Amino acid sequence: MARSNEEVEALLREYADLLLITGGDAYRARAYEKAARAIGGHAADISQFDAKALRDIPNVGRSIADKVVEYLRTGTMPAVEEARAAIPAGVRELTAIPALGPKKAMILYEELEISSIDQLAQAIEDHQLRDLKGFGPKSEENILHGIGLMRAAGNRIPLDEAMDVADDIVSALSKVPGCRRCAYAGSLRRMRETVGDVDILVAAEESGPFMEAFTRLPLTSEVIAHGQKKTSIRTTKGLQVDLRVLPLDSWGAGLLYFTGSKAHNIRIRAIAVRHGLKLSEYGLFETKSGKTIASRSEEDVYARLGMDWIPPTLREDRGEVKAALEGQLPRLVEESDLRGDLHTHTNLTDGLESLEDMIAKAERRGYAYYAITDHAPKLYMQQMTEEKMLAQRERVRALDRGRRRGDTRLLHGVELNIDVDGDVDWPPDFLEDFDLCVASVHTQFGMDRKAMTRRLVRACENPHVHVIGHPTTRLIGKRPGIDADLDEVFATCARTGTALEINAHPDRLDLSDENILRAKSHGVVFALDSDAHSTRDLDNMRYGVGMAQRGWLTPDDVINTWSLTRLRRFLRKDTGHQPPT
Ligand code: DGT
Ligand code: CA
Ligand code: CA
Ligand code: ZN
Repeated sequence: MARSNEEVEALLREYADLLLITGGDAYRARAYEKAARAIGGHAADISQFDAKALRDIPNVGRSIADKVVEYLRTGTMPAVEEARAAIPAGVRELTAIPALGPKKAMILYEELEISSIDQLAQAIEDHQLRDLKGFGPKSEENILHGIGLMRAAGNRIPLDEAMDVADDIVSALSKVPGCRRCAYAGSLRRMRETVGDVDILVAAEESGPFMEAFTRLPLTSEVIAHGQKKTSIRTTKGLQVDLRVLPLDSWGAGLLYFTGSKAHNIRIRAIAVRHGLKLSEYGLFETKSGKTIASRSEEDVYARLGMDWIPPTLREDRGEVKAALEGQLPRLVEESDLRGDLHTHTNLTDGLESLEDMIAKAERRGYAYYAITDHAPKLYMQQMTEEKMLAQRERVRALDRGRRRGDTRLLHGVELNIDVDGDVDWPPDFLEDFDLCVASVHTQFGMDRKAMTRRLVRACENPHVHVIGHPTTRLIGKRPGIDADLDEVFATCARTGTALEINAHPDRLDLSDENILRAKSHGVVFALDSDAHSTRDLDNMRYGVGMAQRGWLTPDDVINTWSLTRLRRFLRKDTGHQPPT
């Protein structure tokens, strides 16, 4: 995606944070944040935009547009540089801790001269924070928890960031003369929710030109190791990337080995040994003679071990090897199986783009149906009302009536808020006229387990709630999931015919792979949704598909792969939800 948009988004966000740290106007900081989001999510590349074109983007005013133009022209934004200079780097690092935030970070710096995460952890241990104004024992606990989350995430990178880097590198190296194959492997190919480092493989006779090109990529900021077989770099954003060049003959074996996981590799190596064979990144060999049995393609290697080819998303040693030996691998859901998206927003609430633009993009994605599910009134900042919702419905219905055969059909839905008691925004007679209701937890994430379980169970029991949105509400690396008895929630979903969402936004990926597996064992069905707030977000579906595959889901498990007729039958929840087979 357009790099300028991303860079400007990051800068404006940073500026908003800096404003808050220095005690600046919160309203002004919010304006910068909104503009950051709008530019980051803007469909067109802004690198050639002038101030006027920038001001046409929603939430971008004159002063912000001017700053962005200056940045695009000179490569720096003086306002940000000045703000940065006024604040120690360590304090900015503190603001990244969930539960702390800019204002409190500045207090810690001014009162206790804390300017690093280690110093902060020490201060908490010494109980220095509880006597500060605005802090207390509970906030010490919360901050410590936030530090823990951040450290647990380690230096792992969100899936989408790693994917963007990998796509760039693969496309650059594929153009180097002599390239026979180029692909990414490792945890990224397995679509893990976060990625430690990116592993790239090239098949070619000579490695030199690839290593050279790799170290000279625009995104390379540091060369960690430079060799003939393997070169490692760090990108400008701090992500490590390993490149390995192998002969075309061992492509399959190399791809298999470097895709992992390690546990999967160990499992299949043991099978090789039982066959009197040896498996390495170079190939499958006869142990005694050293003769090559297979190496050119993954399919060959698996086949010679008596297995079906195993999709990378399953290679976690969770029973896939046994299933492959028995010919029992599931037919995994793929992006092309999806016939629609059931959770999306427009600029009627916090989406960035209009109903028409979102629908046009859905059309381009080839969807048979598309649900618009803007926020409901209890999320106050969205300023939703019954009137606005009904007016939107009229527009959706009118647009839908104008559809031709083969066009995307439109469903009018809503994303309801599950309150602490498990109730939602509107009474049954109002909910009844939506085609689809997603219900999500957006507030009070800290309720105790028993109350939280009850809250979700009650929402599932609501005959008008069809899908539970981002069920655990986690934000990867930032906010833990809610504490609830998920087995009880999953069982309730199965009993009531409520689908659980797999939210494809890379910050959420909620449910996670492990929770999907658990939910599936209860007999739950799933909605694989983008939760898009911009046309670009609709393409995040690939990450949700990755999670669904990691959870062993087939098309039949995912309600938005179904025909519209079957889906509509499912949505008549109260009158018998049993999906036909
Ligand atoms: P990451 O980078 O932490 O997200 O996870 P991976 O799975 O990408 O791990 P990485 O980058 O250390 O190595 C890539 C693959 O190479 C890994 O999935 C399996 C393979 N591999 C690496 N080291 C070993 C090893 O010691 N034994 C075996 N069997 N395979 C290994
Ligand atoms: Ca890796
Ligand atoms: Ca690696
Ligand atoms: Zn949403």
